[in-house]
Amino acid sequence: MQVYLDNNATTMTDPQVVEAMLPYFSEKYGNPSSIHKFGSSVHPAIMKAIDQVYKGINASDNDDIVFTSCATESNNWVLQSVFTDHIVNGDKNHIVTTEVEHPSVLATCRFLEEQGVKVTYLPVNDQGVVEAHSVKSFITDKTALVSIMWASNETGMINPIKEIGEICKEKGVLFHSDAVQAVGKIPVDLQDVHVDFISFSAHKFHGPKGVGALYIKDSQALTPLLHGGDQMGGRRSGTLNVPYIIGMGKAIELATTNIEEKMASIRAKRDRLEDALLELSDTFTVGNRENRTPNTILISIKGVEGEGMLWDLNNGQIGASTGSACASEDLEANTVMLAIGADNELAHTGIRLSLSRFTTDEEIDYTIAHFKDAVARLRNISSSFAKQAPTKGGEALECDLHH
Ligand code: C6P
Repeated sequence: MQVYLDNNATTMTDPQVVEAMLPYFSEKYGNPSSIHKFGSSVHPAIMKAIDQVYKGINASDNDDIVFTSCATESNNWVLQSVFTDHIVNGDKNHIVTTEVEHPSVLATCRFLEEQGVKVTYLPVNDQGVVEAHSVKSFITDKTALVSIMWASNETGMINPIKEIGEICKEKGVLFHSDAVQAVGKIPVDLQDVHVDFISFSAHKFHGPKGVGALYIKDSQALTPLLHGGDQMGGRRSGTLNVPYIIGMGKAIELATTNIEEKMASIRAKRDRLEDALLELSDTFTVGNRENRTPNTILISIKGVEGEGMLWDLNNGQIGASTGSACASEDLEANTVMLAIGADNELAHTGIRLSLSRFTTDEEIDYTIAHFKDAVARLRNISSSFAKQAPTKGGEALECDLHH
């Protein structure tokens, strides 16, 4: 059996999505900007995809959704263009974000700091969540933008986006949310939540890799990142990636139709897995389940180094991760675990397990059995663990983290 439990890194493209995309490679391959029938014949499919994406996040007709190459591009675009529009060409000089954003936000913020921007990196609480009142207390009349992720890729913890949106609206500050781990996993209703920009990416909800989007409330001005042939109304130049845009439309439709039912089914499997793993001594999971995306577990197993555990799981044909896929080669401690108060040793023990709607009960059974054996094997050879008497399963550890 092979079990893929790294769906926060990327997901399998749904075969229905592949089917929708296929005609647009070798049959209907025209450039949508061309006026001949090869070009114009793809318009209806593009329009349908745009409609599917609007519905998927409940955007209004006044809003704009611009397709990009990925969420990294969408995040760069917002941050760099707010810098141009409101800091270089305006009277602001400050951005508020968090310590636990994805590198596509954090690295861009660091780049902007080198250009003279002041950036506040808010901490998270022991649940891995940003507290809305702390956002409020750091906004000044020089703040151009607040950028806070909707849900964490590492822990699955969901931030109080609605409350933060209200604060930003009241203070007259632009609000961006990296919603990569929220769209298609939990309801994202932009009529209910005030947010100026959200970034999202198709490959996180069973669409293809290489296509993302930026939602822009009320189609407000934002200097383009890519200048060129004026595609997408001049907002993002470059020939439209027709098959991928169509794939993104189909994928968001499939992911968001009856989302509550899909969430309940994934959550039941996730909870069964989590309960079983917490039976092991000296284990804990980060963040309470009710406020977590229903597919995610970040579990720490005392005395078991994350990389060793991944290696053992991989030998058992189980794909998991120690955190972000893009940070998985550096062997550093998990930065989100450090941010919530874990010490360095503990922050090396995190394993992220992320399910999808394609995860089966048999796969969960297999994972539970293999995982428990792997922990026993690795603890046997762990000298630091051998020196300590184990406590009972699922107990919170000294750094005051809660399961
Ligand atoms: N996170 C993970 O293993 P792209 O790759 O550009 O489509 O998405 C980037 C991105 C941005 N924001 C968040 C919250 C994300 O989770 C990701 C992708 C993967 O966690 C790969 S590093």
